[in-house]
Amino acid sequence: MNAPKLTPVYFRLRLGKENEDDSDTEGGLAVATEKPQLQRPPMYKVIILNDDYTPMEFVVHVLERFFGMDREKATRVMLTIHTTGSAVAGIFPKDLAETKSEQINDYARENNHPLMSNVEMTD
Ligand code: TYC
Repeated sequence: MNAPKLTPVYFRLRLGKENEDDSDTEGGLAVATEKPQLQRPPMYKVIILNDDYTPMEFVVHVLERFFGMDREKATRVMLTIHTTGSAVAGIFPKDLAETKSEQINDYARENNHPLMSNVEMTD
């Protein structure tokens, strides 16, 4: 983790002459921690849909190829899609999620399978 950013803050240091005007005060230097920036980019789910025709082995291959899953994980996710109708294959920033979804849909079409994926914003 990075250390919090330190921003110099100038203030006026009084040296015990409470009732005089500001002309004889001296400058001091302090640091204050900035409010941490907690904003993260909005994330998007790549959802793979079930269909009646795409071979299970092709879906496992897609999950390995586009999401870096090992065979065991890919098989589990494929079976979740098969039994429930869909599953989230991964969560990414918008551009990457859209690119992966398009690549999957193109790849399925090139291989004459009706497999489809889509993208949804996370809640
Ligand atoms: N339901 C398909 C079959 O019985 C298998 C399948 C699984 C298809 C997951 C698509 O995303 C999918 N051959």
